[in-house]
Amino acid sequence: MPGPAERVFLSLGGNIGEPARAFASALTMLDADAETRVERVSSLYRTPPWGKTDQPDFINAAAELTTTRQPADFLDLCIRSERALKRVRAERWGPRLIDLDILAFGDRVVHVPGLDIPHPRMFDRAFVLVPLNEIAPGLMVAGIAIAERLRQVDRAGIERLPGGRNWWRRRSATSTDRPS
Ligand code: A4P
Ligand code: MG
Repeated sequence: MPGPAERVFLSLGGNIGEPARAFASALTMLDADAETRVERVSSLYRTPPWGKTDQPDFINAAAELTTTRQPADFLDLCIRSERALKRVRAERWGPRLIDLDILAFGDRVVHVPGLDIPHPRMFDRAFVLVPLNEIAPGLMVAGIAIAERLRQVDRAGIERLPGGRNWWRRRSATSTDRPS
């Protein structure tokens, strides 16, 4: 018997290939999971690279989902979705087609090998906070107000792309995407 559904926030990022198409496929795969539903997706944003700056601009977005999976099991679903899109893990903070980061999972605090929730670097990153604030402006994560943090970070160079929030329903690679 699955437990109650938890509200999960995801950050999506990528800067090689066609990230928006990869995001759409990943969201379609997550939504196809019997225990998971995509509830809300932000617009797409073009963002300057953070951390390692000598790489192409990123495309970023945020999504709200509900799931009855447990956090480690949900991470596993995310990783399988990334793999199905042929993401290869190379350099840390380096170029990638798609990266799915779990920002928050209900009110849970998780620190196990390979999984930290809330995501430890989310509060310093405008590329995470801008799309997250679009879909959940009143959100508090670990007692921290997202809208308030957003006022304190540098959002220079972040540009919202035209096309609204329904981009992901139109762009998925195939309508039968499933995590492998
Ligand atoms: N992991 C631990 N906690 C989590 C979590 N809450 N959500 C583990 C997801 N994964 C989590 O990830 C390494 C491992 O982190 C996963 O296997 C999982 O077990 P990775 O995606 O292979 O490594 P990474 O992404 O290179 O490292 P990291 O530290 O996750 O990088 P970030 O933080 O994702 O940063 N600039 C812009 N503008 N936009 C971006 O999206 N992204 C990065 C990558 C750098 N600069 C960027 C962007
Ligand atoms: Mg990551």
